[in-house]
Amino acid sequence: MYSWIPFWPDTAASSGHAVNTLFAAELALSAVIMLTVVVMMLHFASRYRKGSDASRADRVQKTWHFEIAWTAATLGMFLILFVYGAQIYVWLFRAPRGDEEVYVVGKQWMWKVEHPGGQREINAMHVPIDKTIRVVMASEDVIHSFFIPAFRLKHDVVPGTYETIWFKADRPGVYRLECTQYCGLQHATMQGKVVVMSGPDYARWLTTQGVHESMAEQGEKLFRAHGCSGCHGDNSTVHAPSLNGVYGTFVHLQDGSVRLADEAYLRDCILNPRSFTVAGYPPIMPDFSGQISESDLLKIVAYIQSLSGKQETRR
Ligand code: HEC
Ligand SMILES: [Cu+2]
Repeated sequence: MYSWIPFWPDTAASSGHAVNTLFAAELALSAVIMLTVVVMMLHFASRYRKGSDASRADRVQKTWHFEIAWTAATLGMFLILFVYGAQIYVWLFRAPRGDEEVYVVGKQWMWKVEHPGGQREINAMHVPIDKTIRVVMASEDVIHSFFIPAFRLKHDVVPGTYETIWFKADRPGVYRLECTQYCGLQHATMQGKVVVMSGPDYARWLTTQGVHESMAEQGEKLFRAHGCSGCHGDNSTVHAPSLNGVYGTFVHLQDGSVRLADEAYLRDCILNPRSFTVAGYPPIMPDFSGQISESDLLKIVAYIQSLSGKQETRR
């Protein structure tokens, strides 16, 4: 829509269009205000220049009515922009349940991408067009920032937590992926590409990656290897909650609070179990921090998700 404007960057996702419109609205409103001020300034400067014979009689003293009215009017206009922008922000950064999920781990200095079916890529992310893609991001070391300019989408990837974003690409093509948070010597090389493909092309791409195990299947093995199944397994004698169906539900905690069991919650349960306890259970869950890598953790999380049948396993 705005592509006729010179230097206008590529737009290829619903988020991109929303941000474009916001930007255009801001630009237009700022232009109107700036033009008004400049035109009036030039007009008065010329009209009352030294030596002009314009009448200087009945000069108006400063009036508070005028002062307040014009300050309030500008404030009002910019507040409208603020509300409009905040609305887009909330929409942009509250990830809905996706048609597809992709897992991203930032690491000095690369983006590791993994698909639920077990397909892995480095510095590349293949996604289908017109589908809501939910991206769960983690960092193995320092703060990175995941930026796809054509989607106008940028989000910090902070160590110690999951950040979840989403997008819906609407134009096939190859788009840039960048890290925009200075993250060490090779920061500038931390780049990649996002490949938006048609549904059938994407399905074909998935099958040509030569994988044998989905993320959930690998997660199930890790779940056993780390001894989780000893307590959480179906025939365990330990009083631990069953993880079947927990993903996506609201969990009641000992302290009376309630948390949505999303990826970030599952991560906290595993790496930070001392900070809270599920209501009705003894606080005996061991702390696994430092023992499981970010990519293994994502697989365990994918496995727990798959127990809810909310994420089919794809090959
Ligand atoms: C010694 C037994 C034990 C082991 C081993 C164990 N857990 Fe737990 N886990 C518990 C108990 C007890 C709770 C509930 C109390 C709490 O929240 O601390 C729990 C809670 C959880 C929860 C929150 C469940 C809910 O209903 O909200 C998750 C998720 C979880 N564990 C995952 C894991 C994973 C993954 C592993 C392996 C890496 C693991 N646990 C290993 C005993 C264990
Ligand atoms: Cu980085």
